Amino acid sequence: MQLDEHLKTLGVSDSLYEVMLACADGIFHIRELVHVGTSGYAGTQNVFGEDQLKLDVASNDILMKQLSGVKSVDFAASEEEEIERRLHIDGEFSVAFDPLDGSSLVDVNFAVGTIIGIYPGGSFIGKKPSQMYSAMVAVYGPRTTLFITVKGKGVHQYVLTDGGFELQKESIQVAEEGKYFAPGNLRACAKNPQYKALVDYWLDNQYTLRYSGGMVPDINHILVKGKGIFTYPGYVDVPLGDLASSPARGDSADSPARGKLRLLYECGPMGFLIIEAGGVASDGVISIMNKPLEQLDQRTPFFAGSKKEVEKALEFFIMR
Ligand code: AHM
Ligand code: MG
Repeated sequence: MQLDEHLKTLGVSDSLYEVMLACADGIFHIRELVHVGTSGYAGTQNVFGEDQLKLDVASNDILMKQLSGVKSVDFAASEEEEIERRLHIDGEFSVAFDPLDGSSLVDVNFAVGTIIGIYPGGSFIGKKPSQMYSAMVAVYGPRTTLFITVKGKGVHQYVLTDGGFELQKESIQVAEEGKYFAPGNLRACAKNPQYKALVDYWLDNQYTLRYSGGMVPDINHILVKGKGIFTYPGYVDVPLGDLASSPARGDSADSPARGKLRLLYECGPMGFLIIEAGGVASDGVISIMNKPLEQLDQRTPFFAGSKKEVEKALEFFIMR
């Protein structure tokens, strides 16, 4: 069954259906760029001071263009842009996206992805990820796959074929336990003994490492295998609860206390997928879904995957 037909069987509203299919078309075009495009630097920097690859810029343009063609899209916000754009006044939806996450992995030919969160209309500021109607995440690997969730309607995986996005697996579930670990920001172990102790726990207990350096393929591994944990804590040795205060103690550009991952563009939609599949996604203190969006580029520690694996991981941070 193709994506459009499947969305109908899920009972997705006509207006949300239109936005989701526009995003899927964008993903189709980004995939073409990733597979045949160049990976040179554009010579500009994004709002976070990182070099933008041409593919980032082009992928961003593709999604913005797709969404501009849908009248029900109010605001669109992209990891590659500083401010949210108002595309249509009073649209029913606002869409946030990371057009090409992990783009520094393109030159080494690792998998990369696109992350999209579809919210009610209006500004993103003051909203919470729990308000998302839908999340869509594409993985550009040897094959292009797509995960979608629509609130309360499960997580489903499609694979791109000659005929379009074809349903591959329905109602994906993440088990309570599973010995796969994807430890983001391992550098933080140098300053953060709790994290080092957690990594030792995984090693001592013979967990299997599955880490590519791209959040999308790393979390994709959990969804496809149905178990495991992804972590990306910050750098500083402070209880995670203290990171709620802003700015956090010990924060600096080189070693951000909250790590580098963004709530709106990355952790929100990825967390939504994991939670809808029965897993857990947390900033270390509260569910990622309940974390208020105070800034578009807000960073957050992130722990996601099998329920008991996340709970176990957080014990290391809470007990010390
Ligand atoms: P990006 O949005 O600039 O591509 O950065 C996000 C990516 C994630 O996919 C991944 O988890 C993380 O960067 C890894 O970064 P690092 O290797 O610096 O820890
Ligand atoms: Mg990103």
